[in-house]
Amino acid sequence: MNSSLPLARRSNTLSSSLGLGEKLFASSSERRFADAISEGLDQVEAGLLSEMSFTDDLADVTSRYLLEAGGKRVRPVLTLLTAQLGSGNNPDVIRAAMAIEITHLASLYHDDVMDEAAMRRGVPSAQSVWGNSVAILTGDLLFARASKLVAGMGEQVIRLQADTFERLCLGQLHETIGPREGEDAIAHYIQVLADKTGSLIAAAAQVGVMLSDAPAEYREPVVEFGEKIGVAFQLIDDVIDLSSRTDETGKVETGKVAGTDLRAGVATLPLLYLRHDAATDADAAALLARIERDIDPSNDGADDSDLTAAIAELRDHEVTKRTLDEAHRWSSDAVASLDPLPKGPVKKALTRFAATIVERNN
Ligand code: GRG
Repeated sequence: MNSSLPLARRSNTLSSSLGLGEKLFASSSERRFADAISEGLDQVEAGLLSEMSFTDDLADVTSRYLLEAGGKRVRPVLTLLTAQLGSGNNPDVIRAAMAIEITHLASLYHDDVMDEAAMRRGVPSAQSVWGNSVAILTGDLLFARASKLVAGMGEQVIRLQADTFERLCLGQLHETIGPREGEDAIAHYIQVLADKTGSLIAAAAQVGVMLSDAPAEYREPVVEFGEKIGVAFQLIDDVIDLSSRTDETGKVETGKVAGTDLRAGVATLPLLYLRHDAATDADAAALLARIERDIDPSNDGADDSDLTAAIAELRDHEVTKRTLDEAHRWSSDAVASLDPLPKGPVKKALTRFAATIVERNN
């Protein structure tokens, strides 16, 4: 995101990048709805800048570093969308959308330390600029700020934030330790995705309903939508990971070579499918052996060109197509969860949002 853009333009760029552009909303009532999202995003953006300032001069810089670097604001957009099922934007809805984005940001600081990620939101990760301790503490400071924001919103919202935080941590923990003996590796992986990504997206959707006094029967459908679209989102990431990421000029972004997750030892769904198939398919077993040999950290002499070639083969392999199909299935199921919602712009936008998630390629 270009932070030099005026807020209104930035929000509009965001809305269209999430599939909520002009063409989707043709009638005047739909345009009012789109304007409410756009105006809400401006308020969230301005609120984030002021809530994420610290009197400590180092914290003041490190805490807004990733905020100002970019990001799609997927979660605040969801809160604003579901709030339109009730009374629309109000100060609590805006504050909750901010708290959710700040929690997301906090988790990114910690995640990059754990993954030793070089880049985040197109800039060097915080720990590669300031070191692990400063990055971890910045995440903690942001989590404290998010907690302060929800402190006045009542027990239900405070509990939702705590439960979500717990799931984020458990998802990350389970990803770190991997499946336990006898546990199905694929089911374990999907649960990790639901916990580390679906939970916060679902919470974002849920607070919009809760704080706009929308009918309570809409809560469950939007939670289910958020959980499922979160899994779809991560499965698409697994597919995207197999291609190098390029910037606007077509140059490969630093730290975004093909197979970044695989190289870091993350067992994404294409690799899990390959492991499963390797038991009965010799070609799958041979490809798996090449990948596992070359990503083995003890194999210092690994030939990177062979790993690059093996990753390209994995990208073109049937297991990657299956991962893509699985992502589409989660996205369709997410949309099916919206059945109880009334016909109208919110349902239309959420449906479009789900399609955008699975159509994205970066
Ligand atoms: C301190 C809150 C906190 C949590 C600690 C590290 C951790 C526990 C959990 C990890 C959660 C995590 C980082 C999950 C990945 C979520 C994800 C899909 C990130 C990318 O989201 P996008 O694409 O990113 O929405 P942008 O940059 O667009 O916001």
